[in-house]
Amino acid sequence: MDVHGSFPSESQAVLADGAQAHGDGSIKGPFEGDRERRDWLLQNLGEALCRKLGIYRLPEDLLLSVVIPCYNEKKTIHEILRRVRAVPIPKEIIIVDDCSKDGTRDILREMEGKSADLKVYFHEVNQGKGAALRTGFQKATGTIVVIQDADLEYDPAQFPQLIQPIVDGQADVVYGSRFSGESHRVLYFWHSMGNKFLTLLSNMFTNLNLTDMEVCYKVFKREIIQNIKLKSDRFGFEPEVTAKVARFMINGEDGQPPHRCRIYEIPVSYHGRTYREGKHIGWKDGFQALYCIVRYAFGD
Ligand SMILES: Nc1nc2c(ncn2[C@@H]2O[C@H](COP(=O)(O)OP(=O)(O)O)[C@@H](O)[C@H]2O)c(=O)[nH]1
Ligand SMILES: [Mg+2]
Repeated sequence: MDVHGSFPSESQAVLADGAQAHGDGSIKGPFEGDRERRDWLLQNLGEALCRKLGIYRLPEDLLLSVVIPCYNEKKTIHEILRRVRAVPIPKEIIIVDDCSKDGTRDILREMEGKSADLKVYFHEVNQGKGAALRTGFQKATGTIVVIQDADLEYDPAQFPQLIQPIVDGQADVVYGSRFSGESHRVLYFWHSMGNKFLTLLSNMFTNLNLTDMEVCYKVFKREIIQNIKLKSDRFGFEPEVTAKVARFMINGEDGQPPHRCRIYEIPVSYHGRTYREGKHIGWKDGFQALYCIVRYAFGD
């Protein structure tokens, strides 16, 4: 398998604040048909500053698969979809409902088949976030796959920055990090300690220097995530995928030997919710994560 191929450097689309992604995957907005203006910005602000603003050239053929695991999220599902759609990147949105009981399913059935950019899958039994993600990954057809939780804790406006190291040909996998500089809601101390401890332990086994192994925002070249066999049904997904990404070997190009994934980390903002506001993950999942770190450390 070859997951190396670099993206073409010249392209049609520039990401810009205020541009709108439409149902057919096209981008319409202030820069539509206005290459001159885009080029003016790039020329006058410079590529470096434009990149920070999320303005850069996308490859013509780039399609982002946004996989959204969803369980009892009727309060946020409309808004998260709106925010995802507002990101000016051609994309397919894959929602996997994991047998919600709160009416989310009815909302999704309403939306199903109404727009070309949205695919919805339904689990008949609740299995967990990991299982929902497995279903979503199988269905993905894009160049790059990003995980988006269905709550509003993570902001899709950060997709351009998150996919950038892959688009630039520097990375195969990108993790967000809530602990490296961006704004975040101040919440549970022991919860964050737990996260840091799990990241530390995972790093000890994988020899990676991640700062946030449990983060939702994980971005993969599609071939990579579709070639990793995942087993964890619930939140054990995070340590499992991290261990398996760390071991994953990519065929070298032009007779070069296989090499490990190149992983980047990008700071992401985090608007954590409380348990009253609907958070699902709990201390039992922490123990499960602990078990998965050790279980997947050496194989499986
Ligand atoms: N498929 C599935 N998704 C779940 C389940 N529990 C949570 N999720 C989804 O997984 C994502 C993360 O859940 P959340 O409670 O926010 O966990 P946290 O943000 O990692 O602490 C959300 O999109 C949930 O809807 C579950 O049992 N099944
Ligand atoms: Mg969440």
